[in-house]
Amino acid sequence: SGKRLRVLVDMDGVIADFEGGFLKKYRARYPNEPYITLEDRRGFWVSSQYGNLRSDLCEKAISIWESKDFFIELEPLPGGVQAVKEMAKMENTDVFICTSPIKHYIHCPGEKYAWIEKHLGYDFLDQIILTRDKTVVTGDSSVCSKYLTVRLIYKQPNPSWEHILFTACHNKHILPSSSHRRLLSWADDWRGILENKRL
Ligand code: T3P
Repeated sequence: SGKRLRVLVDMDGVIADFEGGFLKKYRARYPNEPYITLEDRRGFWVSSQYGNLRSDLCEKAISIWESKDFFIELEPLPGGVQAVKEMAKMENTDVFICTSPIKHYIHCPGEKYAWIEKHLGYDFLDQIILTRDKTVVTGDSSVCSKYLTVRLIYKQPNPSWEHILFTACHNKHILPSSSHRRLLSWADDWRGILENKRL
């Protein structure tokens, strides 16, 4: 019963801990430089907030995620891998990992594939969508940690799918809005959201 669902799940900030991995490696590499705790993170772009703190820190922040092994060594966010595996086993449900590679492409795209293989298994490599513009990809719902941006630039006047904001350190202070539901964590009711979309 109900329709077939296509769910797009973001990688960084949703199933892979970009923020935690960044802070750990930044502090290890630049132990004498100031840093921003996860509690004090605001705005999606890490480099912007570091640049505002002191202009040269923007470049130092970027050097962290441009380094080899940054993306493959990101820890899974609690419950994310399990939730995606369960979601993929649900009837009439297609799950895709929709993620943007950084333009410094030497390590990132391959490491994103390796991360998916390591945590979700070889067969999940069929489910990866790498794109710098997620608006060209459509699903019935999308779980993303980047506030609104993706949804707002849709070319269709009435997109048939819903963007669900996954709570991250940098977006948890943004007031909830009736038009954008949140998933507080993977312990939250993602099943309910999916079942509701299927009706
Ligand atoms: P994803 O599309 O899975 O969310 O920008 C390339 C990827 O790195 C993209 O992954 C988002 C993530 N990213 C952040 O989460 N914060 C940042 O500050 C930067 C530069 C990238």
